[in-house]
Amino acid sequence: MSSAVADFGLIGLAVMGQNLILNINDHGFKVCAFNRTVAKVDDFLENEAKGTEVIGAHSIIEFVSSLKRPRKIMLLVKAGAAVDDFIETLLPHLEEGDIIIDGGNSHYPDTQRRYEYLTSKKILFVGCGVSGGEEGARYGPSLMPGGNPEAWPHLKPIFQAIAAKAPDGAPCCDWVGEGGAGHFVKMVHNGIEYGDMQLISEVYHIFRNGVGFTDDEQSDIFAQWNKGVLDSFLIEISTDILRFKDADGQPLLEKIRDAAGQKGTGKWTAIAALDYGMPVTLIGEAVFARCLSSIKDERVRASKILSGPTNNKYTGDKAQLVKDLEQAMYASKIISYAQGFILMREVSHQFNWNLNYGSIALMWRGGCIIRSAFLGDIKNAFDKNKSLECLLFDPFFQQATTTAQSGWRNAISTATLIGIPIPALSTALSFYDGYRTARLPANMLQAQRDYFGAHTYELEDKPGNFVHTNWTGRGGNVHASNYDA
Ligand code: 2AM
Repeated sequence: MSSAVADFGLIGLAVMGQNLILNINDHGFKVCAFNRTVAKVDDFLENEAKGTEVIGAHSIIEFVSSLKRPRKIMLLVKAGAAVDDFIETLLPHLEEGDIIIDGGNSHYPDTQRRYEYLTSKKILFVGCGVSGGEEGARYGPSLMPGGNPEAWPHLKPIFQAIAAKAPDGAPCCDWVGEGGAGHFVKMVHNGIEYGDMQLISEVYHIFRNGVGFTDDEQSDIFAQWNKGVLDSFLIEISTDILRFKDADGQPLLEKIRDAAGQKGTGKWTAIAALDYGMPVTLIGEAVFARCLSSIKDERVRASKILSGPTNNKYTGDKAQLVKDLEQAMYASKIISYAQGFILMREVSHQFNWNLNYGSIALMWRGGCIIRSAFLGDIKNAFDKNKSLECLLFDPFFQQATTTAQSGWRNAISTATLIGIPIPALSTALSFYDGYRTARLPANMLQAQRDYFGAHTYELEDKPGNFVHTNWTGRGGNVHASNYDA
């Protein structure tokens, strides 16, 4: 092939790559496909892509020369070395202003590094979070592109055409921000997904073990909740899961071993929160809850010797508890998203990414696992105030947490009294109570640190002025470098 005919090039013909190509083709753009194992190109053209406008290349040179300029090349290959290898392979054949998009599951520091490297080579690099799985890739993913903003006008018509659409028709794709922002935002999305899933699991635990609702009864409650403030994909699928029967007519859910797996993106979010000193407690608890679940054998041994409260059943008004838990889940979700957004705010600030918060909420409204009606309210909050410090400062969410508060506290007391673990629900309330406290007991921490380690402290009326006290009257001058805490 000698002429540049293709609008878009895609490397990586696993299912995600194939489906994205077919999606782009459906929207009237000509795509050229390439893959490390070249045989897969012909295989794809003869099968899944048969009868479409998709073309294939059998070498990098053929691939690159098939693309119209500026070339738009998406990599959908295994995260890690494969991305760097393809970048190196492509570089000698590209020209200034060509665009490389990494649509894989790269960790954001790698994306930031590649962005800086390719900027130095005058190639426009974009790290794009792709959410929605194989089905999303084929019929409408949520796309979170970030990197070099000069690339965006060239990508926008294609990306917004193929992306999922929110219920009001808006595409679930917009420019996220600079550098590694796209993959960072995708990672936070996955962390929030861990949190939402954990909240639903805790409510299920209370319903099943504390109240004694059957799975069908719970499915009815979730179906009802899905018509209100909790309207979301995860509540919808949980409704189906609770209803699903195995071949013997029993709920399949109850036969599934309670040991959760994880692929690491929740953990990455929690690590980023620790690295940047941001209290993203709900995602952290959601990751640890999976860790606790996975030491199943140890828990089974502990369950035989450790006692809980004598009364482990809820004996109050069931309808009231259902209402309280709906409020508790809603308020906890608000906290979790508020935490996710303050993490994004902090990291964006550190890297100068200029994150576009309203658009992020919009991108998550369709096509991805955390899609929900609630994200429309978050979008509205950022539309009203682009530099909103925290969701909890928005009047809508301030009112929502105030309204939810008594049910939230009741639900948490109930679960605590009957001994059902609620790490996510309860950390959300602790965060809320801490966040709304002007004076926390950290003065005690500072005094202790100064007492044993001479780490110094500030006085309330002289912030910025660090002083040390000789608390015991003994010893000489202790220096902060002697001890660390
Ligand atoms: P393959 O078909 O040649 O294995 C998902 O695994 C995609 O990433 C596939 O297209 C796969 O190519 C590609 N891939 C995985 N590891 C790779 C590597 N080290 N170099 C290039 N492509 C790789």
